[in-house]
Amino acid sequence: MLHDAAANGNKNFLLANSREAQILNGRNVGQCDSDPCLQAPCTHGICTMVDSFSYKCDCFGSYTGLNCDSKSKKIRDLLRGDDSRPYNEVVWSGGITSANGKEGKVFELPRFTGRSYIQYKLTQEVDYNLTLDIVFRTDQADGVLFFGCQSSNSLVSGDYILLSIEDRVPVVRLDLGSGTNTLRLQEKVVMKDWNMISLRRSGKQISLALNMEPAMNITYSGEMMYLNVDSYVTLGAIPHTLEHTKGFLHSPGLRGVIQRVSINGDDILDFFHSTHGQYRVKKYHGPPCHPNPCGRGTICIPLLNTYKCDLI
Ligand SMILES: [Ca+2]
Repeated sequence: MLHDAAANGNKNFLLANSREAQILNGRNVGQCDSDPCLQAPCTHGICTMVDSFSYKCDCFGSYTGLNCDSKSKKIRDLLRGDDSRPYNEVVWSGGITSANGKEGKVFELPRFTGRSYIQYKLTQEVDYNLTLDIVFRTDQADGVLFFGCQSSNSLVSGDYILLSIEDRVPVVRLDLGSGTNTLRLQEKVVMKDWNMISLRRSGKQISLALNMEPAMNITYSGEMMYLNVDSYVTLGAIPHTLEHTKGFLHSPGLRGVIQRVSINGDDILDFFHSTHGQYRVKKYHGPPCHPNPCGRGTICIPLLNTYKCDLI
């Protein structure tokens, strides 16, 4: 990992951490283990190494700042419990005491078993612009992650958006009113490990990316450009009342866990308290926040395989 190294023809002068080494000349030379992302600098986002010395953070939801550590008021309120609910009713799945005797708080994560789903009321308009990030793990090659539709009388009666995994490949199906368009990635999700899918839509432009790989884009082919969906969306499966329409029977529900969802800058962290409705959703007990590594007065925020202990 030597970038633009000028080593005067003698690589021995570039031994990392060697007191004896004499660096005669160099430029942008980093140690082989100097990936700046190893320090997990992005508090609420995904780190991508630019080079040995620099990184960039893609922030979740409404977090901002170089290290995604500036919280929107909404998230601050949620973490503090000011979110119009009494403090002790908010998140608290309880102080989960970890093996080392520390006691911090956690947001409990939903585990889906194939037919289970959880519903959220949208707080943002998604008709023209949609920014969706989902961190999840799956135990099967197929499963629904996100679904929104226009429904009436237990039928999908109009537009819909469906993000799912099909044979390990992320696929988005979108009907804005002129028929279904499909965008299918080539990259495959890593089974039984955390993955992140990023979906962006602006009018007819749709892009999809997996695990920060380059995005794939399509332009919706019909005349319509607005996504008209009900005021709530579903995670984990298509509700069984709707699955008989539009061929959705071929879209099995997720068997896995959703760790993080943000929709147009609105971060869903507190899954079990934000719900509009749910069906057979279990609670996930596993890493990275269980057993809870965070101490008293902090909350464990999972971030793929790592975590941050945030002050409450
Ligand atoms: Ca429409």
